[in-house]
Amino acid sequence: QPALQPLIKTGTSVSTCCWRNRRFFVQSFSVSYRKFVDFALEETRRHTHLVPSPLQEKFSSINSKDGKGVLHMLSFQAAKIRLLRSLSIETETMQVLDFTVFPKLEYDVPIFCANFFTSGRSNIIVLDLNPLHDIINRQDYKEKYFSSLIPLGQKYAELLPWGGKLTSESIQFFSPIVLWTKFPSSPENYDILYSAFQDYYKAWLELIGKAVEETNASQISFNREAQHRYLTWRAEKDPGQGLLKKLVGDTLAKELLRNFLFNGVDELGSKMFLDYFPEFGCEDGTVNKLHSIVGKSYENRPWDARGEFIGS
Ligand code: BLA
Repeated sequence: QPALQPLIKTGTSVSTCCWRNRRFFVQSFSVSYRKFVDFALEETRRHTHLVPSPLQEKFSSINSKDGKGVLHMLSFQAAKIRLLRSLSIETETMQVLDFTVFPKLEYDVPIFCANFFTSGRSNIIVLDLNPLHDIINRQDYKEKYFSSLIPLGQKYAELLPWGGKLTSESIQFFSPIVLWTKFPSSPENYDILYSAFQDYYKAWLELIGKAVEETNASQISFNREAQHRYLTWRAEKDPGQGLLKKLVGDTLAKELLRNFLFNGVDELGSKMFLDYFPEFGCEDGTVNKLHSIVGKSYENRPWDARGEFIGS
């Protein structure tokens, strides 16, 4: 078994199985996203003083209903950070990281967003600095935060190619440097993902570090509504919902979504989902359960190498 040692060191487990009386080595690449969270917390603490969020007491860890998995939650706040929160899920067959950082409303800095879903050999990845304001029509906002980051995005867009069609509505929440990708599990791919996560997080910390506090009340309320709209979308339509419900049941999943993951959805504004997204309205006034009204699109990356939007 000469290859065992190095494989184990890179976080890979190797087991054997029998098939028609022959023994095979089966590699199952099980990733743990713990080091991603450790990195982010350590790096944040180099810039600011993190204080545990009041949410931490209520949300720390939950066992899945079948007792085979565990959900870990962490939450903090800081001088410029309304909420830094992390949900990681580890079961026998699946690893999930949902790590998001929301700036305080005095800052129009993008929302840091890492969503990694790993199930066996496949991975669904979104890593982005989600723009708070309209990136497609507001050139000034795009220039303020993204012009300097286009080369970074370009580097990783080559290493982690576009994942194909996605829910069309999601594009409005993504930036020109979004990494939307799917890849087969391998130590090499996780190394690239870890390095993208580190670089994107360092870039975000620099943006928030340099950000100047807004004092104009109408600008702050503009930021508040933009954050509320974002939270409203994700609390209602996040693709992870179905799985979350399966793992912990409907009631707890809803509680996690509204009070932990997308905390602020019930506090930062009084508008409802249909006020922001009226196209989802059904005749009887309820919200259409579909993930998307438009359907899936954007087969290819809808931004060019200079970060110009080329989708429709
Ligand atoms: C799939 N997650 C996806 C997809 C996207 C995202 C784009 C592909 C399917 C689609 O096009 O909708 C992520 N979408 C986002 C993000 C935003 C958005 C980050 O609009 C931000 C605005 N994902 C999680 C958690 C779980 C999870 C916590 O964050 C599970 C508990 C799972 N994501 C998950 C699963 C899929 C998925 C299972 C595949 C299912 C599907 O394609 O609908």
